[in-house]
Amino acid sequence: MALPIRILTAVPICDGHDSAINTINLEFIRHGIEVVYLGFHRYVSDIVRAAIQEDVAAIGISSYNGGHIDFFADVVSQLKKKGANDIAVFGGGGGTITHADARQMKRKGVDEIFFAGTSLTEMAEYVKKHYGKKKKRRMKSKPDLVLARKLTELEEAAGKKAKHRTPNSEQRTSKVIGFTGPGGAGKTTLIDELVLRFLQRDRKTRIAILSHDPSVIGEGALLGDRATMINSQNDRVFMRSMATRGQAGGLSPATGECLALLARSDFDYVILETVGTGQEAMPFQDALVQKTVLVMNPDYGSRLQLQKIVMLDLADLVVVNKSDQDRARTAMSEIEQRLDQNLRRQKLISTVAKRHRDPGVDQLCDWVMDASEPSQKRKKK
Ligand code: B12
Ligand SMILES: Nc1nc2c(ncn2[C@@H]2O[C@H](COP(=O)(O)OP(=O)(O)OP(=O)(O)O)[C@@H](O)[C@H]2O)c(=O)[nH]1
Ligand SMILES: [Mg+2]
Repeated sequence: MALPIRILTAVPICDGHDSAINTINLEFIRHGIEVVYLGFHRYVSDIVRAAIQEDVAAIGISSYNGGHIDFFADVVSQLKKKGANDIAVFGGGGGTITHADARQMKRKGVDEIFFAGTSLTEMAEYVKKHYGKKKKRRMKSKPDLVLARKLTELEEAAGKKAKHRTPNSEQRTSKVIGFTGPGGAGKTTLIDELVLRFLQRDRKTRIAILSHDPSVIGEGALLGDRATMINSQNDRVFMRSMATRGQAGGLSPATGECLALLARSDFDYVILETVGTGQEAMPFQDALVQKTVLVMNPDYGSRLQLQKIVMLDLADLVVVNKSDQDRARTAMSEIEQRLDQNLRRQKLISTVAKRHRDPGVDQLCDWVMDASEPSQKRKKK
């Protein structure tokens, strides 16, 4: 089956007009499109970097704040500079973008502007008609472009193959850490804070993030983890959002192969985030994942619920995030007792990921950095 059309959507500055992009994202998903949503207050460079890494066919921008002529044109020109002029730029801004503005924007390379009154279906059909074709080969390919395209090829191949080759852990040159846990526990926020620390502690550190959100085979998906990322919008971070495409358990059919590629692609750390998982999930069967982290909310229910969470037996480290919440102390002591029963010396940390310089996240960072060395030393350039 052909891969769904992938586009990236973003809002430059959000002055309160956010319902348009939310409505449009949903409509695209309903039409089978995979939407990587970058969120708002985004710079041109962040949008362009994300579009390249995500290997999308087009960038859709919603702009209600003025400055659209220059902003859209800048996106087009930076894409061109980066050798990615096959990525189209389109969008709208209701009554704030006039027909005259749109003509100017098109002269500067913008593909299409939609005005107030256009039906949502018409826009989704436009995307399907114009951005669903096979992409042109890129001639002057730069590293991010090449890696992004290879990941797409692996996703394509995984859709066709019945059985996959198990990637060889000997090929790993990075530390690979897996994060899992229930929806909204704070996995992405925590990873973003961890990335900040990696970037600050070593000026050369490079990080890859492979992030998952759920989707049904042949249908669209909202890949929204990037919208929570602030520190990871950085040239030393390569992030890819994947849809599970019908696979249960928190990862995608192509995760193993994509992870293997990233783990041998000159990154110091490769971080894997699963979709928000349930009690039965044990997503990290892959030999490539060296250490596993379970991120929990303090409000999981009672002790009885703790008995049912399979990952509590398997994780190397358990994080109780949102420790600013009332129930956090009780959660820490209940989970500590639960882990003691496992007799596996699993580590337990309490964090407030949304707070800057949180000492719990510092502890997590130390633990990841101390985690056993990868099987082969990474070749420094
Ligand atoms: C709803 C609305 C609001 C809501 C926003 C709610 C929210 N959470 O988003 C509220 C009430 C908060 C609001 C506030 C304001 N608003 Co207002 N608002 C609107 C209104 C009526 C609709 C916008 C909307 O979301 N429509 C739904 C979307 C889906 O439709 P659309 O906007 O027509 O967009 C079409 C296309 O452009 C396209 N499109 C849009 N984005 C994208 C992105 C992609 C990727 C694609 C493919 C297509 C696409 O999709 C639609 C197809 O039909 C517009 C009028 C208009 N049409 O622009 C004014 C409008 C944008 N607002 C305006 C103003 C002035 C304001 C305020 C400054 C008012 C004030 N004085 O306080 C404040 C500023 C916000 C703030 N700081 O709080 C002006 C802007 C004028 C200008 N030229 O800059 C407008 C144009 C109204 C007007 N005619 O005066 N607003
Ligand atoms: N109160 C509080 N909120 C937090 C904390 N960390 C994250 N959040 C908020 O929790 C919400 C979910 O955070 P995410 O990082 O997106 O959670 P996630 O586990 O990645 O979510 P999914 O990927 O959808 O499963 C966001 O609104 C965060 O701001 C925290 O320590 N305390
Ligand atoms: Mg997340």
